[in-house]
Amino acid sequence: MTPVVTLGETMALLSTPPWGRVTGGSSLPVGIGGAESNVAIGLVRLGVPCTWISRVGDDALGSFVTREIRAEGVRVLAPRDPDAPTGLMLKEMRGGKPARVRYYRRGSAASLLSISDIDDAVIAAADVVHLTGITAALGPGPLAMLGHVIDVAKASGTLVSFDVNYRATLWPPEQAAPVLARLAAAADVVFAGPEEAALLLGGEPGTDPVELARGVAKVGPATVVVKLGELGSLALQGDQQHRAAALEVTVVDPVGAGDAFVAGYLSGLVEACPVPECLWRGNAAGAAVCAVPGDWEGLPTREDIESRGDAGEVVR
Ligand code: KDG
Repeated sequence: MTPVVTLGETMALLSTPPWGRVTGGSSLPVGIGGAESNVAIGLVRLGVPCTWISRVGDDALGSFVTREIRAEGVRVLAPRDPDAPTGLMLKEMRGGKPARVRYYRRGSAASLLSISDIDDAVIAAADVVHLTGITAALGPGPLAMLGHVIDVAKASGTLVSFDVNYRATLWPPEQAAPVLARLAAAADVVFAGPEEAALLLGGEPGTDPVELARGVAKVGPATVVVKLGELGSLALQGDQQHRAAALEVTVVDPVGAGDAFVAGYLSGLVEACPVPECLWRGNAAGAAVCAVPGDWEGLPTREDIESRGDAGEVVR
């Protein structure tokens, strides 16, 4: 059993050559991409044991995905499906930087995740279960599974962490908003960017992030954390506002920084750190991932972030 459990789809990730065009003889580096396994790897690197639950195809990419995640010290619970493939995503580069992501995941093994893939004892034994809005978008089975996991967590005293993680290429906002709002209402800790918080509230992007956090808090979660990228991050817990400034970093590849932030924050939460420390760890982890290519390769160790400085200040 591990203090944190997360669940969702991880795909094989191909990247085009730096100039974007795939031509005869192009060699495309293969990696993995999955918001939830990114968080799991980040937590393990920060010293927090984590379990990742999913499904993969009984294929070479499925073996690769599970091997990569297991090699990072994550406990992997991912049955292999002989009838459905492992999902695939293609990161299209332009000028050496990620410009667009395309998914080849319809009908993937993970899109068939269901309640039967959950061992309730694993959820009940954890301090925190981390879920994301991506899983909700995969289909009715994964969405029903999220509801079941939340029910088991609530009955067992396991905290529910939810990252909205809206992916417009998976579902339209009018379909996503009510589903994501219901999941956020059931969570104890909600992570969102400003646009995602506005989506939950049916509000306008550009609204003050503190107002957005207050709006999300009204629907249920005890803690709302807004990821503000280069502007740092903020958390609202009851009437307490907390902010932490972003760390200086030369951004090479921002994809995955949000997951890194969540891993940093949750590493503090499971150690009962004060919110400013959790925010600071999140910002430090997010900065580390931005500094190198890849969604998770730059995830920092505890030593890496402790060499970066003090926790953020509290703003009341
Ligand atoms: O979060 C950064 C990517 O690794 C992640 O978005 C890939 O799970 C993924 C998705 O569905 O986009």
